[in-house]
Amino acid sequence: MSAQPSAATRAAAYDVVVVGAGFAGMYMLHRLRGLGMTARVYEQGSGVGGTWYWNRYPGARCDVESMQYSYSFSEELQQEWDWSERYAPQPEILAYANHVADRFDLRPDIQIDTRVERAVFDERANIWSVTTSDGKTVTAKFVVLATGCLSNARVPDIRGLDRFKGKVYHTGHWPHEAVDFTGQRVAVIGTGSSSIQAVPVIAEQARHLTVFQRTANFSIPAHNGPLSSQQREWFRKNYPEIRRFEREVARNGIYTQQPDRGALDDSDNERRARYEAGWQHGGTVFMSVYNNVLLDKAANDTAADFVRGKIAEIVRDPVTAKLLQPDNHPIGSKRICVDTDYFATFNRPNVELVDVRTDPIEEITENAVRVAGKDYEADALVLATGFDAMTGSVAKIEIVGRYGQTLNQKWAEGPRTYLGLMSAGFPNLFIITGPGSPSVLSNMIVSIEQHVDWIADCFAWMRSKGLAAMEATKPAEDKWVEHVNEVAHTTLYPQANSWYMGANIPGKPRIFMPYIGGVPVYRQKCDEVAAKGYEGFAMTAAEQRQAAAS
Ligand code: N01
Repeated sequence: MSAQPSAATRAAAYDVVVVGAGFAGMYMLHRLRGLGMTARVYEQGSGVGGTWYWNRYPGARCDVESMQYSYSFSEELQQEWDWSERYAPQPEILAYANHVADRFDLRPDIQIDTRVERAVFDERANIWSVTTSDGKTVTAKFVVLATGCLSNARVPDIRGLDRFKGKVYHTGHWPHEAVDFTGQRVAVIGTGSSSIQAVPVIAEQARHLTVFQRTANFSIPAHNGPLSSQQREWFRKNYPEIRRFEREVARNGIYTQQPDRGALDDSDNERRARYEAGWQHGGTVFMSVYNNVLLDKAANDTAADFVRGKIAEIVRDPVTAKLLQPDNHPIGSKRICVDTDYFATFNRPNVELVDVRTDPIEEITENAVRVAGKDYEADALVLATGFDAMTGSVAKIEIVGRYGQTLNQKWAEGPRTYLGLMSAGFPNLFIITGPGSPSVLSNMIVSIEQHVDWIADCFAWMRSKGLAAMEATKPAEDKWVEHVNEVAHTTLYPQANSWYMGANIPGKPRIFMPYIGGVPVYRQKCDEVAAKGYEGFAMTAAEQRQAAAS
């Protein structure tokens, strides 16, 4: 894109710096290569894979079916890669990420074990200076944040945590060596998706497992199992239609039957039969049985009651069953969980549930978790306490835009973006699956590919027009933020204290961060904006940049 730098400066000046080598960063790099742009990807981990590199806890697997939670950009890749199970386990997804890195020869441009610490925009030259944890600074015309939405593991502020003598693990930062809980007393804090996957597996190993629950969660059985070659073949043959459907029809980017009616349109018996079919099918599809479960509280109650009933059927001890039945948020307003034998695990004699909603954890001692004056002894502690979601990883980087303003300063009252892609005052800085885009409410790979393609096409367009910089305008951003909020408040989502709302981080502004309008609508909006010459974005011509810089 630029005039060729001299040999002496080549290593330090790139067209694009990409932050993160997860699924987003890797595909971004692949597209940049195709455009003939120079790029450097920095990855803080010691390998590629992002989320799937860090989240190695027992039982970790994706809860979008693997034939769909996979790249679509390469026909050969999607035809040749063999997924073993309906929901692939974490090691297999990580192997897939490594396969992609090798297959597309991405590694030469990825620098692992390196954090991006600072990025500063030079307004005169329209150039970003990017400083990394190895003490080096490089320059780039563009910076793409492919930092992931659930990458900044959150350790809760519980008194005495540092005094605990046993091993402490966080699900989102799990060690690379095998962890064996055999014969141990294990305490798990938290009951979100990660815990719900880990608990049944840990329970099989541990001598005793105590689960500390502040909020009971809704979970649907995965009904996971091996994929037959016929099932794989079916997907492969139908991929053109499946991928089209994920992008253009399915709100959540998942190929599945679309609901044609509301929950209250059916009689009690019909409704129960449909929920039962959804439960038997398994997975997040349960939330798509009807089209108004997240819009209408009465409709939501029918789905929530059905799941509460299932919990009561599965869990033998009525007191434990009651505790496990969620009662303080609409089903789906916190991320729906998908499990294998989670509720049944509480029937095991070596598993105990402790309610910490009424009496929060008082403190952690050298060998126990103390609740209401009672010590629950443990040899190991598992923090399944989640992430500073969507903004947490970006916030760890000092990003300085126009007039010396940092992104953290700008986002102090909550993230502000135009289309989730850019933030006014930060030219040439792009975010993949950022706040204000469907992101975590969708099949992440579908959304990642859409963002990467949009950004890559935008780079090609800028080059064809001789443009040096692009920036979201404030009016376009204000309008988008308002729209994102408006749409969120037509749903039940804001009723829960969820990480979608930033509610899990003390002091974080309560704003519904992802865009709820759905993948197809969002894609259409992005395409329309591009077709109108990137409406809502301000462009700077290359000559203006040169004039300003001279
Ligand atoms: O984190 P979470 P997660 N004392 O924030 C509790 C994705 N994911 O890692 O709800 C006691 O959901 C907290 O309680 P509360 C998926 O999008 C996907 O499980 O705040 N408890 C909650 O129960 C998911 O939503 C997959 O009251 C404390 C838990 O810790 C997202 O990642 C698998 C506490 C945190 O739950 C995050 O899931 C796994 C305290 N001081 C994750 N502090 C798949 O695709 C926190 N908690 C399969």
